[in-house]
Amino acid sequence: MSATPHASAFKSGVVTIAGAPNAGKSTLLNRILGEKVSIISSRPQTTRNRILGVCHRPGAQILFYDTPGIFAAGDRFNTRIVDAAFSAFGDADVILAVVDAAQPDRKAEELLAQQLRTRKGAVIIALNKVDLITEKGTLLEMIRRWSARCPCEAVVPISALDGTQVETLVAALIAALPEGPAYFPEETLTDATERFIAAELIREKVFRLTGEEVPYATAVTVEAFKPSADGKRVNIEATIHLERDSQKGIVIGKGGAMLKRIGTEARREIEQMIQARVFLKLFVRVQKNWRRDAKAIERFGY
Ligand SMILES: Nc1nc2c(ncn2[C@@H]2O[C@H](COP(=O)(O)OP(=O)(O)OP(=O)(O)O)[C@@H](O)[C@H]2O)c(=O)[nH]1
Ligand SMILES: [Mg+2]
Repeated sequence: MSATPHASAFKSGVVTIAGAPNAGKSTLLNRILGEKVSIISSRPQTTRNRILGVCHRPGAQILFYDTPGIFAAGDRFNTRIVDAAFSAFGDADVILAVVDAAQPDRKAEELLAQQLRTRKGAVIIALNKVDLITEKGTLLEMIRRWSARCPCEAVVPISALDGTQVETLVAALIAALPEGPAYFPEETLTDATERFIAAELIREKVFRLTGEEVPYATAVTVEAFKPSADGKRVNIEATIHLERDSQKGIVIGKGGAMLKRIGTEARREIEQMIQARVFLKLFVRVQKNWRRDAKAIERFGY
């Protein structure tokens, strides 16, 4: 029997997940963690804050930051959101660039590549949504294109949705991390509070169930989050903030049907998260053009 020459040291560090809006960054984080800490929708610009996800693997701990998608922001609100993504670049040991390989967007790719080229640290590129690609040649071409575009440790084709090659990607990330301690105990998944995630889950339902400009004009705050007197459930009060009366009408819906659906779907997921019964009371409020108001932007958590 031969002894292992070097017991491999524990590895840890920060991996910032970056990419264009809708590339599948949040889906990937949730897939790696096996839990939902970041909300997902088919609309671009779903994620608005940087969100920590702690990934535990034998011999390693990865601190992931999910970030808002990077795009050319025009106004005050969106500049603030994109800045939240860029601010997470500086702290990273590794940048994990997620690209939608099924719908390549050359402009978004170039914006991202520019950022990656100025980085000194390690870069790993995940070509996501390969479950949608039937032409193998397309994928090979993309791998070549990205390898040529910026220096990186690896280009890994994955599907965040069905899990294809996700553990291969995690192994590549661990290989690129420095030696270091476990920063969080085994049971910690995120530093986001249940209150914050509850607000996000409500916002996710608005993103998924309403259309046009409504999702983008939506912010959610939680005013109360406390166990009922008999301890049998958690009472939550939250407000959906919108910019115009017409949007309020859409979110409430005919006879209150839309608001009821948003509330029911959000409540189910919050119950799953906190493993308790929830009574969710939703309010809808209009704050005219809040996205142009620095104070409101701040108050809503951005
Ligand atoms: N088919 C397929 N769809 C995916 C995959 N990964 C993500 N999606 C879908 O892509 C859409 C966007 O996913 P998100 O995870 O919200 O994307 P994101 O990059 O976090 O987007 P922003 O937060 O807006 O920047 C959702 O409809 C996901 O279900 C994948 O591997 N395959
Ligand atoms: Mg996201």
